[in-house]
Amino acid sequence: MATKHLLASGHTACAGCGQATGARLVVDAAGPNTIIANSTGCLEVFTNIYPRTAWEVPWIHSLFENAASVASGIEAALSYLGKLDNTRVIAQAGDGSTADIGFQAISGMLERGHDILYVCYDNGAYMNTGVQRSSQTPFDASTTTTPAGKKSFGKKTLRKDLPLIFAAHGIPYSATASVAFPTDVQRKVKRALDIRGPKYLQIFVPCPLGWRHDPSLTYDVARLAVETGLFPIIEYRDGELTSARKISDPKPVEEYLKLQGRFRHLFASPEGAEEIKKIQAIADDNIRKLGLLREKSKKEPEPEPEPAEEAPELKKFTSEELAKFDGKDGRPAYIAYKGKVYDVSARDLWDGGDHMGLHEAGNDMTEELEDATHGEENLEDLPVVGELAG
Ligand SMILES: Cc1ncc(C[n+]2csc(CCOP(=O)(O)OP(=O)(O)O)c2C)c(N)n1
Ligand code: SF4
Repeated sequence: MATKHLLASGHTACAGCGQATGARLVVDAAGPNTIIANSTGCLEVFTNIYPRTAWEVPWIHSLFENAASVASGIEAALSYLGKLDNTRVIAQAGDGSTADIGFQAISGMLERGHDILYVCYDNGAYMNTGVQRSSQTPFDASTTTTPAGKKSFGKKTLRKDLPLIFAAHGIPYSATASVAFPTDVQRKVKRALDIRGPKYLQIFVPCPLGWRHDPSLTYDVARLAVETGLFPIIEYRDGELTSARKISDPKPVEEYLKLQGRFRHLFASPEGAEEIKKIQAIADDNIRKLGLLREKSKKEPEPEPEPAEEAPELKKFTSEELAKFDGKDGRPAYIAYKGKVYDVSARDLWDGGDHMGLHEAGNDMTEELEDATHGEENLEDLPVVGELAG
């Protein structure tokens, strides 16, 4: 039977909308005992075409500027009624609402210490009203209010560092995530909701309409934003940076920019090429100041395999034996999937024994891969070195 999602299908988001995927990941991870206050914006509009709604949890409309205030009232009422232990409150909005119009309401909510998770779906502009720039629009992106032309390369200013600004309120949890890494999004939602007090999560959600990219490339665009260093995946706990997704081999920013029409003008002139260098400098600066670069591990050569007998039987690994092949300190990296043990040591993506800071070698990954958007096909050409016992 298909899984029942708490954001049902049948809504009216554009094809490839990253926000639709992000919101479904969030509410599914939060579970049915959740109340959501939603600022107006694309998410509100495409999930509620009167008289229908796609939400399978209690959900309330709020103005563009006050989802955090509405959520604060809900949380205060639940607290008064003694129901806060069983119910989670989420306030959610786009980046225009979060970074600009609703900014002071969020700051107040955080300062008052409400037990609320605030989720910002960051598509880098006011998409619902026709792609106007927000303070989260990236440098040099062309929008309807920062159009690129003879005298301009698009938006002239940098993005506000919202996760840091909100972390500076002294809240217990402030983090970023991306729809390119759905398991990480859901893990962070659950982690945040397990913490009492105010939490902030900013999710990177490409918008094919506003960014002018092929709707089938949403996942690739989101992934490249992380792999270039332009959108760091980080966590602050109690104001301290506690984790950052490492990048083994940062991609040049051109790979990310060239997929999107909002940056097309940068590829049309020598002056545009100079602008791309400035965007590369933004990515490099993120990588440096947040320590995103994964240090190359010095791998020792693998021990020579035993000469093969005629028809070698696959070695049986117990979980304890598998755990020794963790890819660290020059040891080979093995993972188990559906009973087979694969050697992933030769894959750059498993450098140092973990994959993108998400999956650790030496483990059975069957469950983790089941809910990933990709995975099984990546194992096809890997050497099978044994079977998982039991
Ligand atoms: C005070 C106020 N100003 C403007 C609007 C019109 N308005 C509604 S949604 C929206 C843009 C929403 O942008 P964002 O929060 O980034 O969400 P997105 O649509 O991009 O997901 C605007 C300008 C409004 N509803 N209220
Ligand atoms: S305009 Fe962008 S954010 Fe809005 S529904 Fe379409 S793809 Fe999603």
